[in-house]
Amino acid sequence: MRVLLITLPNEGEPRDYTTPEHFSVGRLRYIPLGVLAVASGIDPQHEVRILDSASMGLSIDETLAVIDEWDPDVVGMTATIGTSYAMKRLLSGIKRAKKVVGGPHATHFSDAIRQLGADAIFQHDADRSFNAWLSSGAPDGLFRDHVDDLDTLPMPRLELLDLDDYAISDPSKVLLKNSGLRFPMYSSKGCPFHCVFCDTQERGFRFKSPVRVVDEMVHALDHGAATVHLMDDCFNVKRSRVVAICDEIRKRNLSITWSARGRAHIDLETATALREAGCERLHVGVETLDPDLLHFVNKSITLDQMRRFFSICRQVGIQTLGYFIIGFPGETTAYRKALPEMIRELGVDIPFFNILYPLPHSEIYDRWVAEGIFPKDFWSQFARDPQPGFQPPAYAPPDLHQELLDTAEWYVDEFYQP
Ligand code: B12
Ligand code: SF4
Repeated sequence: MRVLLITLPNEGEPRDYTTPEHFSVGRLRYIPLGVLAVASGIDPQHEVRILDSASMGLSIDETLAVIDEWDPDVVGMTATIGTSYAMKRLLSGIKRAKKVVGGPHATHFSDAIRQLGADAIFQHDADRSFNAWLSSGAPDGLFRDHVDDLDTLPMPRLELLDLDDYAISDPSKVLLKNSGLRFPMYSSKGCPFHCVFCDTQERGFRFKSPVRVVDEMVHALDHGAATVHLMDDCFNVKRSRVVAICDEIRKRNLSITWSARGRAHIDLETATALREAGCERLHVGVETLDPDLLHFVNKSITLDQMRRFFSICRQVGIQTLGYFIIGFPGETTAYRKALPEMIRELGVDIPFFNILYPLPHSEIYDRWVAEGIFPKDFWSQFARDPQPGFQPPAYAPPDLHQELLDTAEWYVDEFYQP
């Protein structure tokens, strides 16, 4: 069979007030790990291609034109709530091929996606189940899988992508000022914490062995990676695992620089091991520096632990990127004014600001729908009939909403003036 796996165009995304333009990933192209994982599990008798419409900036019509031209038997797309309008248009615009949807949106809203015209929907892992589905004649329906041992998955078939497309040519245009191929991979899936704003796809914590993680790093280096970024939900949930990965890197004398997404909790020994193993930066969610709000967010971390994290990272020479959210209920204007100074005191190298944006299936969204703060479950309605440029209702009154937008821009000016 001829199989085309695509990321969806960003055209028609909901209006996202959450992230100031400065941090927009618009200029960055991310190797699409989800469809790459699915493609890597497909038997060689099938012909597979990947079309990364999101990274390449293709419109919906341009994507449909590529699909028409190649005329595959199956089109598989990865969907989030953000790309559901593009998904709807493709589901109605694809003429001959079987239409398949996977990704976080498929896990949450399978009925709506079915109504919009998908033939088959895959929830959670599809590294193996998609290939099994092809082999069984590509039947219609809902499929669900969970891979227990991530080490048994095949290496990503990077030859399916033109990796030059993902290299950063002008470091001055990107937040992290790196150049070349910044290679994403994941070493674990899931996060056991319960932050109220987060749509964690998995509450458990599955992880690859240190040997497998480092094998994948080597695979990335062999394909020209300048640096590797571990896009885990929470890389450092288990201290012993982190240290074992560092030991494996050092044992192999691997010359690599890498970074990871995790939580702001570390001890000196682990941080030293990370630095010695080439880890140059950690991205962590701080969210708020107000202790009461930290409790509200359910971050399962204290301010003291965070202070220690940033001080230790400074000490060992690991750069830090801290994610902050403003707009939690009860947050004061005085706190928002004081925040830049508090961030400087904390020693965060790269602060990244967002405005609270209740995602579907996040605890805060469900709570606010139940409490009537949102008069209706607008995300479910949107999922059933996604409209272009949908504006999710703001939970804050208009003057506060405007203040949050202005404050986020002020932070960008404070920290990122040319
Ligand atoms: C990497 C990433 C990104 C990258 C995407 C890069 C890329 N092209 O892949 C970037 C930085 C661009 C990004 C942006 C955003 N992201 Co993001 N991102 C992630 C992250 C951290 C990892 C995803 C990943 O690659 N995982 C590794 C792969 C191997 O796993 P996977 O994607 O789950 O794929 C498996 C299955 O889902 C399935 N599958 C996936 N695709 C397909 C397709 C087919 C055909 C089939 C059969 C199966 C299938 O099989 C795969 C293998 O098992 C997730 C968190 C998470 N854990 O999912 C958030 C996450 C997906 N992002 C999220 C959000 C909210 C956003 C933004 C809106 C943030 C923002 N405000 O800008 C934007 C919007 C993007 C958009 N237009 O949709 C939410 C989505 C919530 C939702 N319900 O839709 C998540 C879940 C984070 C969270 N915890 O809240 N993101
Ligand atoms: S924000 Fe990070 S720590 Fe919190 S639940 Fe989500 S992935 Fe886990």
